[in-house]
Amino acid sequence: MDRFLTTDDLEKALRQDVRDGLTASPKTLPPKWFYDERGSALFEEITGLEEYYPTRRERQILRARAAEVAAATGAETLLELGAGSGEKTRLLLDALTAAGTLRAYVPVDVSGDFLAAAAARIARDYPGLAVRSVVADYEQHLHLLPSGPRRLLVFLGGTIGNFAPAERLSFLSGVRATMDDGDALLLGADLVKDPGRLVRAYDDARGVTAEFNRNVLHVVNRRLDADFEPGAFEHVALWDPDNEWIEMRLRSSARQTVRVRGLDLTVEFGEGEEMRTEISAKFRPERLASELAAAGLVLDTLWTDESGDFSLSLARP
Ligand code: AVJ
Repeated sequence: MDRFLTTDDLEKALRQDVRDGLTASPKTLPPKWFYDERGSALFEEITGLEEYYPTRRERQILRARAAEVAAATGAETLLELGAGSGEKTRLLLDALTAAGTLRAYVPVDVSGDFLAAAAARIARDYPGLAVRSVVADYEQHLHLLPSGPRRLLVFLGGTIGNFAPAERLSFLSGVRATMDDGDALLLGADLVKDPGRLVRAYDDARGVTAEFNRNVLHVVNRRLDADFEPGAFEHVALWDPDNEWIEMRLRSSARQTVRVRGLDLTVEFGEGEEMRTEISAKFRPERLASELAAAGLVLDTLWTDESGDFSLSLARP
């Protein structure tokens, strides 16, 4: 395992993000801190919810198109940014193995524990495949990732939607900068659709997404010795039609004071005050093409599922 990011770096980043976010107006906390063990389990649960279509749709596209991706790329290395739980990855690994080109799998994630377990399962099930996991932040360490001919970089799940437009451009440009001729990028992105369906996907009837959203407060409590009362914050999910993104917020149900001892910071929340915890941008195919082009990437093929809910784009330098 290669480590470009230490737990110390992560701790520093968390402190910086929480200090910046809680002293900003309006307040924010970035979505990257949702995913401790409980947050990851809650997200897994979200992916199985009736209302949350993206995971299922992306899997459908991969099932239908993995062989085409394999044929179009002839990839020798599969490099997965933000390595997921592995099931969707396996569809690609199976297709690339069947095509006979694949030699190495490189899962990249900020969490080493998570990576080690996922990599061990893949290594066991794909004998002959070199599995080399990398602990890295894909906003900082792209240039350090293993090189080699015919790499397929994949960024699935629609996580690109968590970036604001300017961050998206710098992320995609960073990806482009690490790519050589013969490399390709496979990008999963959720598509603009009926706002009612979008909001339900982020505000499910059982309240799993609400718990997931509030989990960031548990994370800050534990890691920075804060005293947020997660129950005193309501989950809000709304569609922003101008930016075409879903925004998740936590709304303080009363006036309250929160102490973040680890940062020696005291924060006041007004009754009804809302703090943004996530944006999840939704795309139109033309905008994906133009954003890829702005980053120096050429859209080769954009596939959607049968209902046109979600997209997978194959792009090249
Ligand atoms: C993991 C970032 C793709 O934006 O849909 C799910 C996270 N947030 N429900 C998304 C999420 C609320 C998810 N991504």
